[in-house]
Amino acid sequence: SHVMATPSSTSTFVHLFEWSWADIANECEAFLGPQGFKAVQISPPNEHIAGEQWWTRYQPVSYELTSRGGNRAQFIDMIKRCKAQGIDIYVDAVINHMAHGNGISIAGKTYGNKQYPIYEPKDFHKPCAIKSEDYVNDAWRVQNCELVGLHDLDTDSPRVQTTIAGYLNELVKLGVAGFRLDASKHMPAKDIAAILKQLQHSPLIFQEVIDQGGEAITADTYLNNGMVTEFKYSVKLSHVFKKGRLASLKGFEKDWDLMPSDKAIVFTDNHDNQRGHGGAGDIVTFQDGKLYELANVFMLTYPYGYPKVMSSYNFNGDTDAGGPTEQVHQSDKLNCNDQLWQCEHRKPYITGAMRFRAQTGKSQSIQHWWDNDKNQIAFSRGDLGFVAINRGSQVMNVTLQTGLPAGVYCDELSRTSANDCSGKTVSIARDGKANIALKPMDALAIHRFAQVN
Ligand code: AAO
Repeated sequence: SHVMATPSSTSTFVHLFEWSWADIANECEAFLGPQGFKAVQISPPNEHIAGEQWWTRYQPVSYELTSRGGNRAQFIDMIKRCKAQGIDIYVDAVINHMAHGNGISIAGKTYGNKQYPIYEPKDFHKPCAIKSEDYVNDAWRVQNCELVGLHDLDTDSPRVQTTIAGYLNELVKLGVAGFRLDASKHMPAKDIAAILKQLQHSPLIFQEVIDQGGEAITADTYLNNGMVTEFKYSVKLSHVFKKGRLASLKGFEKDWDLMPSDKAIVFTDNHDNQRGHGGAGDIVTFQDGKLYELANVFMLTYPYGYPKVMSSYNFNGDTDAGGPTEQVHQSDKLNCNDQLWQCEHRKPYITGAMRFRAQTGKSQSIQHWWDNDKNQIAFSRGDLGFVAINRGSQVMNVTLQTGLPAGVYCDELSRTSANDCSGKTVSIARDGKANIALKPMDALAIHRFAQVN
């Protein structure tokens, strides 16, 4: 049976949303490999409908590896160059449905309704539409009717399952190490299981299931297939940082009714909810500046789930807009700035928190939790690391037990690389205590492997 690869507790991956294959290969070599990221989630690489909107990538017309991201040769080159840097590639697999619309023209050939190079009308469910109340009342309709008019594949049919497995196996053979299974809620878990059983090797699997509670279909029915997106984490963490009290994070793992940590893909925001798609609340995004960085510091320094850092582009309020026409890696410059590609993964506090996770992931225990009952918190990671976050409006200045041996430690967030001590330092006395001083909207993260000797 399908044994799924599982990530280690030291890993972080990044969603390079709408980045081209050439840009991703360059980023693996220029940044992601040297800094120690684990993997990249790429946008759907299969042939999709034409159009400038980002979401045309979620309307497949075939499983040919030609898309806005690049052609097959560029796709293969990206995998090779990223793998050489120790970076895995996770493909966003859109396998629940094909494009909307009656008749698609591909490479000059026009196909009839639900006719595609790889599918024909009998491969699809009857065209009923999912209504929003179905999510609460009618699991059958959610899994057999059309999501926003997209032709719903009959994933129960062995012929369809074999075609999908063929696509995934081709990608695995090319070196793909994992899959995001798009719209998994709209496929019965048993259909996904039947497809995964046909997979060679053991790619990492995570299933997109938006579950805030209260619906007919729940995320836990998918846990036997592999990992699942934990959207409660995104919604609730966003709320705490935007409107709540950080002190309430002390018991979040129990309070939020989350799935088991080793099954959870966690993120502050994703490509849907950062632009109001996928229906969920007031989400923290790159538009929240320093607050967004602090939310990511919490996610990355706290040992719950497998974290995905969102890497976005400025869509100037147009929630349908595709990415910038400028490449990220231009010959003479890097287009990471407020106007174009946001490159959240390159923000020093987020990169530093990823490095802290890599250094402390082996210790899953949280000790010496401290908070001021408002928006200042601190905790240690066993005797490996110590984190403090001040989201408050007052200076934080308090002597705390860090759980670490005496010494002078380099703050991983404010130093410019893993090889210097150019940022803050923290002196810990023989009793493990240190004075922790942070301005408002600041944080620090120290660990055993970054000390001034
Ligand atoms: C585009 C156009 C459409 C057009 C369609 C066909 O926008 O107007 O009809 O083409 O021509 C993306 C875009 C879509 C786009 C689509 C295809 O988001 O706008 O449609 O590509 O081009 C549901 C699914 C979930 C899905 C999410 C967007 O369950 O899987 O909708 N996400 C994935 C991808 C996404 C992609 C697709 C799927 C399709 O990440 O990028 O769509 O491949 C509840 C349910 C959720 C449901 C949401 C939204 O959630 O729990 O399962 O997500 O509703 O329908 C409150 C809200 C409630 C919300 C709940 C939980 O209670 O009231 O709505 O919170 O968050």
